[in-house]
Amino acid sequence: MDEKKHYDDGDIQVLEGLEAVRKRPGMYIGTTSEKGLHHLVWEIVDNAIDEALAGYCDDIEVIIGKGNTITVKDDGRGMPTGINAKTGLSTVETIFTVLHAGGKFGGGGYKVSGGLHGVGASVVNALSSWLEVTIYREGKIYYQKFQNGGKPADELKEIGKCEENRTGTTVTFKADPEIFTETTIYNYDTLAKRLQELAFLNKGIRILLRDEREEEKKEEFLYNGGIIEYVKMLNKNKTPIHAEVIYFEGTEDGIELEVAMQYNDSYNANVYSFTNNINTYEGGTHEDGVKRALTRIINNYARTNKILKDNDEALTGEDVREGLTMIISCKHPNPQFEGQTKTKLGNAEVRKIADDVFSEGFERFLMENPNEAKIIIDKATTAARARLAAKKARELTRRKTALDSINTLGKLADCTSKDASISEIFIVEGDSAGGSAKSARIPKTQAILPLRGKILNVEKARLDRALSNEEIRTMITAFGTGIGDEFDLEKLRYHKIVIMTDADVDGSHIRILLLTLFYRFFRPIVEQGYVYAAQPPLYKVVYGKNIKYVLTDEELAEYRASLPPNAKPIVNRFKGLGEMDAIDLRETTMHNEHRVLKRITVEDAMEADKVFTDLMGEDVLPRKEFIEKNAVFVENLDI
Ligand code: 0RA
Repeated sequence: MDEKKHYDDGDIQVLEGLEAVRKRPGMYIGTTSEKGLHHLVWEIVDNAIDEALAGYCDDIEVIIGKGNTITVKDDGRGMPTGINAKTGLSTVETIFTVLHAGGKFGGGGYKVSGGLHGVGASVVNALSSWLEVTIYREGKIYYQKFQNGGKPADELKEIGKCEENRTGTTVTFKADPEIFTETTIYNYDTLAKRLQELAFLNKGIRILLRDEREEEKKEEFLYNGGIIEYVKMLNKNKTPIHAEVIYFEGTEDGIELEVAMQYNDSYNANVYSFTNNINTYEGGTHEDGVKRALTRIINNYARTNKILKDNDEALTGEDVREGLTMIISCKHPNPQFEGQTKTKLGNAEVRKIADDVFSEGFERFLMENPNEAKIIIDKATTAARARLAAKKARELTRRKTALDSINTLGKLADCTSKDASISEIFIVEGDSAGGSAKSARIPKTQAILPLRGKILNVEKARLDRALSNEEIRTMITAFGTGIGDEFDLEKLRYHKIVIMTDADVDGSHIRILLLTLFYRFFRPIVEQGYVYAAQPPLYKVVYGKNIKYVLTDEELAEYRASLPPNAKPIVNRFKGLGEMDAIDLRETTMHNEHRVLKRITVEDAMEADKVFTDLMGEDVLPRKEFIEKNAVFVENLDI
């Protein structure tokens, strides 16, 4: 066929459609940042996953090519190569050039994947410098290329023969740098993480990721156990309290539900839900149904077996989820996504289906596994007792007189200002440093709280035990915010909370314990940027009339080099804050004209949580590795 064929009226409409995508890419893929760039990959991978879920493909390869091209290869049936009656174009060309054409050519079966936007292959084509598709079907190889934002270079053509039984589709594209102006470089870890997740969520599909850019890198993801293996991985650095991952599945009215769960000995719940492979961060009816059933069934079991007495209060949802790692995966032919970020499943019918599937399975599990049942019920009842104890302890820290009492006991040297925006509290390690700090401070705006005993490692403790630690109670009282459900940022009495510890290993250990505490129990304080680390100097250098304080050995060497060759400055190394006199401390670390405070920020709460878990959790190895890299960590936190 000649070129003209591609420019009749229908084609002009097609080209206008793709042009609209290029004009407003954000409308189709959300953003043209790095996130949007990766979105292109998900669109193409989702098509292959759909083919796998339809039962025709079990092998998918994703290749990052040398020039940051992406190739997605599958061994499915191969895209249909005939002519589409509606468009008069080949089905392949239709899929890649007509907006929203993808689903209509699906040939039956529902699509369970599809990105959040689910915009299809034509959008990827429109936003690519070029895109090639190769199809293997019925012993033939077909090929078509598009360029300059989705324009067909030629029509779909047979370009050769292949083995009769070879089938599949291969798509390669290069994101257009004129659209993705921030970056066109793919992040291996981003791709690996999502492809692994897809492999967990779709058992039996092999997904290979290969990076051909510099050093060859590749990973294969294949999980015949699906979300059971996902739960195992999530619990890998934890201590499960029962051996097997518990798993249920069921299908009602074409809606499929799978749940995998295992309790560990920690106090946190990790419940993740998905619908059609999309992480429903905001939860929804599938998650509600399962959670509701879990709470009800554990309560029923505990009452029936007299573990809960008649006048005991019911176990709450939080009680029964303590230490629970759970994946809920729903596959729905027509999901309705709601919520702020469209990551909440809204379909009302799913609540009952999820409840049914889970409760039938879980009830039977408890009956058939009395040992596991006992372990799980014990965990929940212990959590309930801790909750009640914590409530009492919280009441103690909330009493009006509590603040007066820590003041008079001499624990806290409070500032006189009542204006939080100018008030600062220095948390200081040890009494002797506390003494220097008290003399060095500006009493109007600076409060000093010396820590005496050991600070509890809160990663290993529930709220009730944290609250039984006197140092922690004192801090909570001083901050004024309360804790847990009663936390109120408005009541914070200082807008700068400054951790002032020695510049040695012990000092950084205490700093990390404090950060963990703040992160777990006072997260908004960290998020709002109210937490700082002081930076005490390591040396005082006296040279004639000049006094200079330096923070590091490098800085000292630099300073020495700047002096005349025969100069002999007096160098005094501070062994700790306790050794500094009040003037040194004021001049270098506390007075706001000279000090350098580093602000602690938490960029990505979930990432940080993992960092703290690896550092502070039960496992010794990650903690060791972490403490070795400790200096780096503090840098990364952007203190
Ligand atoms: C619809 C029908 C058929 C295959 C596909 C879609 C298909 C699409 C994609 C996209 C990426 N890989 C794919 N593999 C298959 C085939 C219908 C038939 O053979 O009768």
